[in-house]
Amino acid sequence: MELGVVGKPNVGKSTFYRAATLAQAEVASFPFTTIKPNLGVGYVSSPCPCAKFDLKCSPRNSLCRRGLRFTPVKIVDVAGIVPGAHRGRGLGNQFLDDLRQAHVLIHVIDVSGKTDENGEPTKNHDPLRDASFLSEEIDLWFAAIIKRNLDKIRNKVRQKTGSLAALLSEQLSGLGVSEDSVKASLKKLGVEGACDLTDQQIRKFASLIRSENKPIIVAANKIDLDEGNFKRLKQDVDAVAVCAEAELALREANQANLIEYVPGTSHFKLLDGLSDKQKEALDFVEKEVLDKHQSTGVQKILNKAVFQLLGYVTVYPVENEHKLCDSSGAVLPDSYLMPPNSTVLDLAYKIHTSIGENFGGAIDVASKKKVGKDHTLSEGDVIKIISAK
Ligand SMILES: Nc1nc2c(ncn2[C@@H]2O[C@H](COP(=O)(O)OP(=O)(O)O)[C@@H](O)[C@H]2O)c(=O)[nH]1
Ligand SMILES: [Mg+2]
Repeated sequence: MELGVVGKPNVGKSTFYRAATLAQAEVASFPFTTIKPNLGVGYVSSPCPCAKFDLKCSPRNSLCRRGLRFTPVKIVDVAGIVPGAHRGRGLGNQFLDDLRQAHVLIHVIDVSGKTDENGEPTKNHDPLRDASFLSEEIDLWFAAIIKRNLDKIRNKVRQKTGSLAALLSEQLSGLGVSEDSVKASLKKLGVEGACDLTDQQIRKFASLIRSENKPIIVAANKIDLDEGNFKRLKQDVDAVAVCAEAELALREANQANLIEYVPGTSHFKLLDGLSDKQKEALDFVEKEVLDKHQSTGVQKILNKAVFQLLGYVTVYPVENEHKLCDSSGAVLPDSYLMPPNSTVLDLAYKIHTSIGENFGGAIDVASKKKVGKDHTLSEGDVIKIISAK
């Protein structure tokens, strides 16, 4: 699972990225928080079943803090993009390379309106204009990629040496687009049997493919400087109020043992050793961000991207359905993020190919019922996979 942080220059992408990837503690399977300079590990959070089952858990691939399970996801700090980038303005190719693997895009905008459309400081830019430019820009990128080899594709379809869907998905495979998704979009447009597409059909097709493969959620950042834009923005767009700088400050203070703070929550506890200046800064965060918006919005938007936009669920495989532990006694050791409509068989394969191949049923631990391979997983499921051997 990879999330891309995208937007104009100077809106706070890197601050958001740094805040989101500042680990609370290192997790065994992700020993380094930074994989590449702009690719790091962050977490999405959901209620840990340890509370429901009244157990003390011992997470291995994830973290549990105050009953919230934090499951790792990759986050990429994408190069800045400005309107017109698909025509070669600005860092276009770097941008596209960075977002290839992303499943979902977090579009950071400066809701205060103090960054103009090219990312330069200004006084009165309307951030509502930014909310729409990015999807248009990426849609145009997708359209340009499709057009690049359209002559070849057209000939192959005419000579019946390939289907339109297969050839188009080949063209888009570098962007993580599957043939199924291409087929579904061609069908929606009513052109699945065609051997050619008009310019307008390509635009529409690109848009459908983009919204399915790289859905976008808007982070209205610098909410601490907002003077009413967020309220207007919310009328059009399902945006989340964010103060990336506050989240970064809270996580850094937590890491330095100056406060106790669980990402996504609305409170923190002051510990000893804070200077007056630090106290003042934290007081500002509490009054201007947490009290007004219930959180800094960073954790909220990561969770919303993965659980709402993508519809993923968190599931917990265990080997012992009575003690909810693995063979070494670790309770609820692992959490897995699974795409919507995943089955227990999908989970078995995700754990290990051999577990999938030897699948002999599963137990839904909460209901204590045996379930078959097609049983669909729900958020928070604790599952024991039974081996046929
Ligand atoms: N007031 C305020 N400033 C912020 C916030 N997030 C980032 N900034 C500032 O915005 C500027 C640009 O941030 P940066 O993360 O480098 O932006 P990027 O170019 O989009 O990666 C820096 O001066 C940050 O300190 C925020 O939530 N509130
Ligand atoms: Mg940056």
